[in-house]
Amino acid sequence: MSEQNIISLTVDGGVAVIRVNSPPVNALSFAVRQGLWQAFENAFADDGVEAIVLICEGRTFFAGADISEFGKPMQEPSLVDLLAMIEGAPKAVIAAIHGTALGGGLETALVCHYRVAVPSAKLGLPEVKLGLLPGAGGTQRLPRLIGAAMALEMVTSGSPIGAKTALDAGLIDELAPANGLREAAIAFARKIVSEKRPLRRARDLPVEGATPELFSEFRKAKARKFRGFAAPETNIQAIEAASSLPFDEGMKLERRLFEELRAGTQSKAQRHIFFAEREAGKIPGLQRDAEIRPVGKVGVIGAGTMGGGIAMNFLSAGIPVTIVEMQQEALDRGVATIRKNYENSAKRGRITAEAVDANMALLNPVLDLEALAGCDLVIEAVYENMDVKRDLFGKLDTICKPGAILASNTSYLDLDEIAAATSRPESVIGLHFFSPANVMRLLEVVRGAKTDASVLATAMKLAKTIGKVAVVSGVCHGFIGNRMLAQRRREADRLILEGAMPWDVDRVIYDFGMPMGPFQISDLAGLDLGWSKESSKGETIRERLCEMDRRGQKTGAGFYDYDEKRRPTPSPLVEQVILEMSARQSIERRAIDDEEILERCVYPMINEGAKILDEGIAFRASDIDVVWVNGYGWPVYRGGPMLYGDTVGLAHVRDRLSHYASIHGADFLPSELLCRLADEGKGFGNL
Ligand code: 3H9
Repeated sequence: MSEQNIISLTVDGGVAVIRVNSPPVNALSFAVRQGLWQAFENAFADDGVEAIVLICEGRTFFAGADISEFGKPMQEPSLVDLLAMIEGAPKAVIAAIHGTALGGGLETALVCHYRVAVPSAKLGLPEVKLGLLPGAGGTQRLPRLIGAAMALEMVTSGSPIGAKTALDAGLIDELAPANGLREAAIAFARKIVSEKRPLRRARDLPVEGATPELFSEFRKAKARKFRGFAAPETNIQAIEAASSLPFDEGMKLERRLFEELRAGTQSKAQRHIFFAEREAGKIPGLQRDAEIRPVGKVGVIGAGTMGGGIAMNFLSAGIPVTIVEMQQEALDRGVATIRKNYENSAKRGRITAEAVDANMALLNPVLDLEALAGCDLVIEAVYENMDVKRDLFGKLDTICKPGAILASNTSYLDLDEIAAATSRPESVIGLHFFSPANVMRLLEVVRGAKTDASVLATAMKLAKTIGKVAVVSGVCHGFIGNRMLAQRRREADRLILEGAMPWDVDRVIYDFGMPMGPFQISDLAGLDLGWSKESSKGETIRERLCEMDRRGQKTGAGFYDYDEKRRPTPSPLVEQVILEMSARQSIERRAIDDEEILERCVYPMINEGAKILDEGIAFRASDIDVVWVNGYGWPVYRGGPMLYGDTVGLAHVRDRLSHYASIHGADFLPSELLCRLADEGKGFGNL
């Protein structure tokens, strides 16, 4: 698009209207900055112009700096220079905001002398989510407008606020009618001129409420949440600087901190995930106009933790759900849990009390599969057993209307085998939710050999509707995520037989940035998953612990001992069991350092990811990263296992895998793809 088309300048009775049209989100790219510079110069020079309105077309006010330019050399004018020019304007500048004024977009609004917004507008500084801090004056101007406390919260959470809250806080000056932003902004501009109001520059205002205690208490309260991340602390320092340094000094500091973060590995990783999540939604070979089947009614089979969580996604999105259980008691329990979850959300202020009732009113609990006849999509979340699933899909095939999509939430089983139990394998798909299904953002969409393009397209669209990040996986045991997880599980189990203790492994994985280590996860999930007393032979540590009734948190003991508040402590008894098992298997225990624990848990996962990629199970390495960040709590600042492999260097990963293969055997043999990329000095990002 040419510059003329991106920026237009019209004059309406003494008010210049600078209009920006740079789809999709009016990011402040070089072309936009250059066009704005020119337009403002023209408006300044025009004696007939008394005030200037800055407004955007399309879905939003500027959604920020153009993130895709971050790795490239800066082209003048910089955003900082452009904003200084606007702030220093000789005439009043009014920002007219709709959609999402984010990052550099809000920073642009902050240099305007006044701000008007429609009620649905959202305003925020989400840079922290990209491992950054606002780098065009946001940390210096925002606290001057809304006070230090609220600014701290906004920059470190990255969450936007609504227009009404922004009005109350003094971030905007007036609410405009939903459909009359341009007119309202022009009228506001005329009022400013006729009342001879001063040009209100944020830079000239004092910062309210910046006490030393505010910062120390904020750091203390958020320490756990910010663990491992570099950007939140840097954001806090910049807000502190706004209150302790003169404006221009604060700007210099903000600039330096921004550049440090931008060049660091954390921000690179977080930006990688931002684009990877959007890329994951694009399916190679799938036409953009692929038919989308309407999904107005959903059926869920199973009202347990998984089924209930899955149902909540649709209810929250306003889609009616029929939920099926076999026993009345289980059904009642499931429905009560859903209600309780919604009520807890309401108590925390996440949804309104009315929304609890509205969501529950969309739920139709039944005991009869026949009630699913009218559903457009049915998702089963029953026991993970092939015979059970095949039997169920056979029944669904006869009950559900033609064209209805039949989905399985299986986490391991062969989807094609399940689909073969129906006369409509083209309408069968895997929708693998992650527990808790109403919270975790990941949805693995499993494409069977015969899954129709329209079914895949419908699933991807639906995932967006219910707020999930969808990643397509082909059929294999465990799909993308669990197949890789199995590698870590195997090594964790071996490491404790060879010399480490569960708490050593968990500490290393936790310090790496994961929310929990593998043994803590086992205790949480229950060690008796798939275990039975009758067949237990005490041959593994897990079997021994189950036999001792140490089945995890629910029994107060597993790999760890738990107190009444479920706080874990290492168990001497478990230590004994492990030592005995090592002796029984004639394994000579040795000291294992943290580096070996990390490499043996993580590098085989990267290797498995390479195989998954090579086999075409995943479309892209970045899809695998999206799976791990959104489904397993991989620290986003490390960008997922594949980017992590690239960051440490694939040649290094290959060499370490070869080293371990020489000691521990074929499980560590580096894959063909990994070796090829390492030989060529490339990373997964080059594919
Ligand atoms: C910043 O501002 C730094 C400054 O402080 C300092 C500078 C010196 N740049 O998400 P969607 C693309 S940092 C480039 O699917 P939605 C996106 O990739 C920035 N591209 O739509 C996608 O492309 P494609 C601070 C961007 O309606 C398309 O737009 N701002 C940018 O679900 C549609 O995006 C942010 O962090 C960008 N800034 O959500 C805001 N933003 O179609 C980041 C989007 O080719 N953006 N794209 O895949 C968002 O949060 C959402 O995109 C938004 C729209 C809410 C705006």
